[in-house]
Amino acid sequence: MTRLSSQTLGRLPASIRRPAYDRAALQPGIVHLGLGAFARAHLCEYTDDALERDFGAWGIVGASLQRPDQRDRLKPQDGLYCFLKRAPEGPQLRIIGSVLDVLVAPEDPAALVTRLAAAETRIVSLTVTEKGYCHDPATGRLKDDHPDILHDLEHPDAPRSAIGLIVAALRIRKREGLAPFTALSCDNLPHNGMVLHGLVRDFAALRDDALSQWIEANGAFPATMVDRIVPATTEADIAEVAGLLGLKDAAPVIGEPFRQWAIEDAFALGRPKWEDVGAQMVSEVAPFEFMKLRMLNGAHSSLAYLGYLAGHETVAQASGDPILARFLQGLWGEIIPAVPAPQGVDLKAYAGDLLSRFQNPAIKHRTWQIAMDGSQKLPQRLLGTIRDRLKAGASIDHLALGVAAWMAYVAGTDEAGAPIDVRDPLATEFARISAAAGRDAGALSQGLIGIEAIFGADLPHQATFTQAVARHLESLFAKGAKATAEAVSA
Ligand code: CS2
Repeated sequence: MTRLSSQTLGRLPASIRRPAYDRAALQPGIVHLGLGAFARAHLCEYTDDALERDFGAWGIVGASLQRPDQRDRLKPQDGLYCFLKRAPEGPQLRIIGSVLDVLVAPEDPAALVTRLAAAETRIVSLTVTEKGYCHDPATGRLKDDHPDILHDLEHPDAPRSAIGLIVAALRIRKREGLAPFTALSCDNLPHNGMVLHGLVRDFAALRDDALSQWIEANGAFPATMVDRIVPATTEADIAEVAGLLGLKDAAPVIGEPFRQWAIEDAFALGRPKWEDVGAQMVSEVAPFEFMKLRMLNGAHSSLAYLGYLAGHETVAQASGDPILARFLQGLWGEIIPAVPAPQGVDLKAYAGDLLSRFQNPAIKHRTWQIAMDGSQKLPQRLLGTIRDRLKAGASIDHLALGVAAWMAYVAGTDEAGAPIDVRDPLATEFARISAAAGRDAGALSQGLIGIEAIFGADLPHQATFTQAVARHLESLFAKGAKATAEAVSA
């Protein structure tokens, strides 16, 4: 089948939306680190929309930090790909044109550093996932013993980590008298702009105080909140898109119609007019971030672990299970009082919208995918809320079950006795603790809560928390996820 490309774009059915600007004239202005499915269904679509309304030098050069797959799929397509929105009323297709090129950091880190340092690069955005920051999730501080950080200290001109790449490029820009680009974290981290700023500043200070001070004085690290449910693309999706386009697209992205982007408007060298296409430029991102990280992502992770253990492959199936749907209501009942609502937002209505999004039968978002990297996600998704609820003397029963379900999951065996493919930077540590504890819920919960990088130094000493988690874990082992969730919500 003929491949989607600049040459074949004109063959598409007229009904399929495509870039409505002169793509041949598009110049790069943004480098995006971590060009995964989410970025291509979110930032890249917003930017396509902004280019259509107000054309400018805001083309995106994507960079993969791990593997060449994305580049190998997109390069033959001149960066073009299909975004298939799966709405309950049926699919909507559009071709996204904002991605001009894709670099592969491990193949040629110097080329990526050069691109980052180039004068025309005015924004460096990131979706490198929580684990891509080489930080301690409990504190947000740089892990200076992280293998990638140790590598980048030894090889400052050929960095592996996003932090190392950014600092290497800023060093060149400072030397050449160029202003720093704006570094725009678009990851699900609390205070993501401030966290990225601290990591970049602290990494620079390990080798070059003057550079660190220059970054401190001149850098721009605005915070953002990003939201769109984007499941991993499957072979079936690729086949379906080819049938709909009449052209082969090796790199389609699948997502829901909903999207949201709250951005702190603090850019050093300008930006696309994203606000003209639905983004919210705000002075304070924190209320949006608390709302989203705690209510959406906290529910997502709890549902992913309980749902997987209950035998549900997707979020739609899990949230469609009456027992787990009732659990979600109880969980949101504990979270909402710990969320300062953004102005004009009704958090109960927001929870109702979340349930509808979760239950979208057209979106096949695997519980296993969301369950990944829980060590990097739990602190901002559940543990911060638990701390606030404990301080207020309020119940944490549903929240504690979310944590207990994570423990049962990372113990590595499902309710049918089959092994669970646990993906997490700390998976080896989990396996060691689980092997020592066996099915002793008290020992297992105590061992996992003792991981300070996740639970900090305080929660292991909060008896209300540790006892609730141990009790739920005991029930999960004895009665299973559904019976335990039913009992909590009774
Ligand atoms: C999900 C998020 O994989 C996960 O951890 O909870 O990717 C979620 O789909 C997005 O944050 C939704 O905006």
